[in-house]
Amino acid sequence: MTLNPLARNNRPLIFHPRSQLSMGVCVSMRWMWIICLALVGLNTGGLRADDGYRAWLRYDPLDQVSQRQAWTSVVTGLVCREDDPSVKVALAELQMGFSGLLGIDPSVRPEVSGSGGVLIGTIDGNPEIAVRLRPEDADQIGSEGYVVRTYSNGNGKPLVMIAARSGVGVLYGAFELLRQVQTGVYPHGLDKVDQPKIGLRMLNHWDNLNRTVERGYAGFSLWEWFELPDYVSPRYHDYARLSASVGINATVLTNVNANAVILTEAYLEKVATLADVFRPYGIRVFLTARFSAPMEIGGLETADPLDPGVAAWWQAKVEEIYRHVPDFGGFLVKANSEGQPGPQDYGRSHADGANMLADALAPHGGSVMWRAFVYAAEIEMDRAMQAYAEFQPLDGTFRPNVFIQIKNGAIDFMPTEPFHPLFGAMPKTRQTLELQITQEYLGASIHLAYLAPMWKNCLDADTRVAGEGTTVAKVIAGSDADDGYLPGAIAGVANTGSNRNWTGHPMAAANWYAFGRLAWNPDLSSESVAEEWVRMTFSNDAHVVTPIREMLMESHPAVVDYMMPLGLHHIMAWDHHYGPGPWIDEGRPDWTAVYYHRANADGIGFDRTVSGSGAVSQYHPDVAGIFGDVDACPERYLLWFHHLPWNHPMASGNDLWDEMCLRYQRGVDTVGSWLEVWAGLESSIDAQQHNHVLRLLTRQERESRWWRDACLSYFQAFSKRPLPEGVGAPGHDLEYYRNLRLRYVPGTPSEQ
Ligand code: GCV
Repeated sequence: MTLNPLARNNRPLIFHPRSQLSMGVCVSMRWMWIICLALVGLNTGGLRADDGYRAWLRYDPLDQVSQRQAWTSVVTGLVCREDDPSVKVALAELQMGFSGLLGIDPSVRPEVSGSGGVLIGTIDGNPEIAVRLRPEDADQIGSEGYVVRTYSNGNGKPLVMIAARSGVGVLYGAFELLRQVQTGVYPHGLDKVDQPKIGLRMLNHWDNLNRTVERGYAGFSLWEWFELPDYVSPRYHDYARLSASVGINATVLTNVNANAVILTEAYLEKVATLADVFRPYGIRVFLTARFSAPMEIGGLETADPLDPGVAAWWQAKVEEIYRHVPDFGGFLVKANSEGQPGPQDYGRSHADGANMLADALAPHGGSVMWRAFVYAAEIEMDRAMQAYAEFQPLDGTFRPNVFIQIKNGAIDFMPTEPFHPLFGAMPKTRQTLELQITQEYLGASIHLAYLAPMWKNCLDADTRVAGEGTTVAKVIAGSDADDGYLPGAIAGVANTGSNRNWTGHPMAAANWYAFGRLAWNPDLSSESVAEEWVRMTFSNDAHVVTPIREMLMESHPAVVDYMMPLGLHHIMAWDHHYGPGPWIDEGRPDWTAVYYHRANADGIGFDRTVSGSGAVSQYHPDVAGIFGDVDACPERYLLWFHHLPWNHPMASGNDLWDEMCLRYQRGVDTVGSWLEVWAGLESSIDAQQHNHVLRLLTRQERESRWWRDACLSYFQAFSKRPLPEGVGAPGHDLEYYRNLRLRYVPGTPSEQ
């Protein structure tokens, strides 16, 4: 019996532990396992070749013999009697996982017998599950959660149960069980009852229809629009598997800088094909809607949201979309932002625009994700304040199926940013937190930067808006309470592309993984998520886990140190945003660097206190009191909120100039230290992966010095102070750094 739909579809390389062995070669899984064990036993990195395609779902044989034996004695078969598409893919995943991890090929049977096994299914779909559940379980799993528990099956034969209310809950439970096995857990006493804390967990792809990806650094778009709908790449399944394995349940296929062509019939057929692939994995498809689409593809003379003809056009368009994609999620819209069309082109408000689309989607169960990323050079107000000023007064005017999508900070995915003041400030409106998984301002896919700690800074930030403990995570999760926040969503701008290993930098897959895990449960620690990822991706060997986990945890602070320490922001190079550019002073002011760092002979930093731009006042008074007080403000946001003299005394005892220099140096030193750590892992990591990361770390170390030297040379012209002891001298003069030009940096819109 083949319950593995993936196998029928000429499944891709991910199916097999070794990609070279997988190209249509029919080798029994048992033999495959023996071969793999032999390779592992040889422990000769050079013989192995892992191209990273399998990411964290590698399913290589467990190296702990006792753990393997323990699980093999439990997984004597898969007990399942349901035909639900999500349950079927769960079953397929378990078969694939156990084949690889344990070297067994568990058969499927409909009932629990004396021999134990893995019982899989929904509460309503299998009475054997219902009788085993504890009374409290059902209340704790919601519609997407699960119970994963081991039982002793009376006669001493152990049984593992994966139970849920829905097929997709079963799928999440299956991934949880596999994660437990992959990360070294033994079956005895396994008892996990879980459900997601945030209802809508989305990836946002900034993918264009010509397959370039805005701010994408891992090749071209995953979506092969020209081949669709006829050819369905096996990668779509694997993208869905990887995403579902961390609980992602929605995907926006297209760039927020939208192309109306995606809404034409020919493209909707292609979208429908992708939606069909993703559905069993619990992933709903959304599209970006170009506000001027009624004119561009509808032949109307206006896109005014209050024009009845425009509303009727969208209504008909939405009906057409639902004929193709019955569970279509809705639209993501970037309007009146960075040149995109929007309701303000007609003198209407953001609420007018969002509500018109929301009304068209509501009868079908769809939603509008309306972005709050708005700012204009013509407005005098500090750019950091403009989105709040525009949106906060609109609270209460949006339809219930509108979500206001807000970036984590008020400028733009900077290496460090205080949380956006809009979070919690619109209690009558659903809010989505938008994070950037792709590393636009953090070294693209060249630099190692594990972003979970940065995201946690935002998720855990206490807005205080509804009393102490009103964290951003709580605001977006929402609650059923009458006075609670409306359930919102979380979105991550994807870092995936057509590169064989999905994310370019092998370690950047940790960010895709971490985004999903934190979206599922923002209370997880970045460190525990890093550890899971390392164990699943590389090894359970402590000699591998500890150093890589530590590198990951050090990485974001290190990148901040050598790029923009102490709350400096937006001092990157023009357009491609890859290297340093603190000297940028031409063009629209809010796209320059000097607008943000404000360095002069007196000091450095943007005064956003009440005596400056006043941006602190957009926060709750308790928070404004902290950010606005130079002594209370966390140092990582110091120059975000304060303009300070070069000799300002810092907590370390250094003055500001010396501290800034030493932070740049600390970043460089940290990256330098990884080279040795990584070299020490050579015999424990696949040779291809090891070499790839080594090359990237070597470049990162060189470029960290570039950042340090360029920025310090530039700021030194104002501080007129020597570099403190221990800080490396720049290899060139400032002019050299100013004149360095990079061309064709991937993901740069002007060069695509
Ligand atoms: C999709 C920044 C990026 C743009 C991006 C924009 C946005 O400005 O540089 O490439 O456009 O953010 O989030 O809309």
